[in-house]
Amino acid sequence: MTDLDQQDATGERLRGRIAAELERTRDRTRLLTDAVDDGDLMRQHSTIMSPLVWDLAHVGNQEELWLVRDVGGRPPVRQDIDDLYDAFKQPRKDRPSLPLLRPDEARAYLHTVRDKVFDLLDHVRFDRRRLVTDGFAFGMIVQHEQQHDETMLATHQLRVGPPVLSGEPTPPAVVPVGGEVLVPGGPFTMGTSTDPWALDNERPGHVVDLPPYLLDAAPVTNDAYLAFVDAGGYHDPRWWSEAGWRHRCEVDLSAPMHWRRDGSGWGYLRFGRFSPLVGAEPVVHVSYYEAEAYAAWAGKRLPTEAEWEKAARWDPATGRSRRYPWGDEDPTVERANLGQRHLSPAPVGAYPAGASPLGVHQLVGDVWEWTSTTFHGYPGFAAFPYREYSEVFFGDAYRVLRGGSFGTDRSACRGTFRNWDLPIRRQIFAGFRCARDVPAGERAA
Ligand code: AVJ
Ligand code: FE
Repeated sequence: MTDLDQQDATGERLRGRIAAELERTRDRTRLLTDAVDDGDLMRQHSTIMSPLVWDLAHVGNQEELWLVRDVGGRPPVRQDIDDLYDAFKQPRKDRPSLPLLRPDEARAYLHTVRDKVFDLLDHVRFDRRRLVTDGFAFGMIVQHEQQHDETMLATHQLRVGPPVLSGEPTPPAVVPVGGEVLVPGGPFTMGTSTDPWALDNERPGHVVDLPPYLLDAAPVTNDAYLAFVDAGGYHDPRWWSEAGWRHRCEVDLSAPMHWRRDGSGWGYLRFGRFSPLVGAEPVVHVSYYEAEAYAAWAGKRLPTEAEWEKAARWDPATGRSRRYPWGDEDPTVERANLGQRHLSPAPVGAYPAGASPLGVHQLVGDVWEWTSTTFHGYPGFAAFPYREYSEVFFGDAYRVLRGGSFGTDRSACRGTFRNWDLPIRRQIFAGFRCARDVPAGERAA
């Protein structure tokens, strides 16, 4: 084979992979938006969420902007609607009153855009511009649609009405997991300069040196969190930060979102179905402030973002940072609870094949994990390809979440992937695990 043939073969493989990812992602978008009627698509189910039909057309509009117009250099399909679907021009609360595309118009629009994308995918050269190198722009658009799919899943969770989504039962716990894991001190590589579809905020790779720390082997479970609730944790300002306590009082928090009293115990309302609380599942739908209060009550703290990533990537055998806790291979159903296959987190101990070499479980999948770190660019950060994905959110207002949830697709989740949200938010599928400094006495030994 000549070099040119080799290049063609690589290009063909990449084209095939991109096409499969685009189709797989569109199937999920369709599932989420075909599940409800037009009224439910156009209604705003919460003032912090968009009408589902806005997410739908916005996904198509981003695909048009980046793939049809920029990568393909083709004429616009619907330039007239760009402003309507610009998240920065339209505050969420105003979105339901905009002259949005109706559901059938939005579906037709997505179809038209996708047709053009498949056409240009046949001809595109992957070696001409940085935007398209290794198919990056296509990967970015796949991840964008998947991120909005997770947002739409959160909207479904907020929607009032009979269940319309279904998932497979979660796997049972098969190994006992508990306690803490000691992560030795020393340097590791955080972020990446080489992962082809990594987004700008994951770059560049850089060395971070950490002192040793203890990290919970699993996310905090409903049982553990319930002990905090039962101990009066929501009524004791000692455990809360000043801002956290102020918020807790303002909105009168007393338990995770979607928990309901069930006789003498608790249950939760999940995608329209009520079920008793499962004690061994990671707690979900808690804000950063609640996570922070629980950790203080437990005599611990939240991990920093670097501590989370070292536990998820650092291989003690080689010192190398890998893509996932289990290695560099892609996630599978045995390794992680991702992709909306199940409509809840799975019990702690259900994914031994996904554990890290040090024995940290369920870092990827199940629940996003709050870290104590505010969202900033890494040293040497450069916005690419647009400032509005990450850079405009840098600052101390947001906290970083890591690891992905049961509603996160594998394309939008890896050891370097960074999510962020305001510390008061709990509509996202967020939980946490705790960390602790190694006590001075234990360090010498
Ligand atoms: C990375 C999940 C915080 O949903 O606001 C979607 C992803 N950016 N469209 C968000 C995103 C632009 C973003 N998060
Ligand atoms: Fe978006």
